[in-house]
Amino acid sequence: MIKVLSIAGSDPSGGAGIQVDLKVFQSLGAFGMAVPAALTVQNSKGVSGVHPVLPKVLSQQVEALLADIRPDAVKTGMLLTSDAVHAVASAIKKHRIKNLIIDPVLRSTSGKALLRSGALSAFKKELLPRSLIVTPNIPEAEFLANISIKSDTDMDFAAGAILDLGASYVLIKGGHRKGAATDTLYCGKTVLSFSTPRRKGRFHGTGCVLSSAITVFIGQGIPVEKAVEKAKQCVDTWLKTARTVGKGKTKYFQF
Ligand code: PXL
Repeated sequence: MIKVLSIAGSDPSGGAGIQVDLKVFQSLGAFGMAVPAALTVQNSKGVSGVHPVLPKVLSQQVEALLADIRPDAVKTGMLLTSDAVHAVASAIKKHRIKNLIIDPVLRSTSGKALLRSGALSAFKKELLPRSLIVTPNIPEAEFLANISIKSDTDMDFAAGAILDLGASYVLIKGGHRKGAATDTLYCGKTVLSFSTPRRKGRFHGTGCVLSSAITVFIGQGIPVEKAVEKAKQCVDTWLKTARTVGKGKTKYFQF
């Protein structure tokens, strides 16, 4: 049995955050666990509030779990505060978690900050260096690398800067660009591209779903390159059956 843990925000509407992470874990046959690091107030129309979980309670949840169960892989998503970043980074360090997948969630589609600006330096210094793979979209890569991405050369440069922060692999997701959805995986000198057709519509939680699928495959012992390829294929399959839920226009994944 493969055991995987998500430490991320709660999306009560079930489309992103720990709720969708658990759905992905379940549908790929893993034993899923989840610790909420922050709470959002949201429905299918967007995020209207964000609230941290008490840092002490976050630490206690993670510690209670890791003292008992050793996950095969751990992912982080929305963390919101520098306190949450400290709490998660110190638990990852203490328990020597090697299979750490970081989805560097910065803001919601509707524009709410899901990592406060004051938490960015702790995120870069304490958490990123512990990751096996970090999965930014283009705006997140721009922010982490502190450069603007307008060309493929800029993207290579940003990836290099993010690897320099200490991640072993960086997957830059091209969904925000035009044309096919091409994601690019960098590790030192090697670069691999993965393309799937662009699907019609706007989707909620795509980044969470992709990073959760990667987490399961890494937990299964699959090498990063293959884990990313398989996860990307899963997301493309699941995009085909996504549909709206409630009054909002973005589509939610159905498993
Ligand atoms: O998709 C980014 C994201 C991640 N995590 C949580 C979210 C969102 C977007 O709304 O609510 C909890």
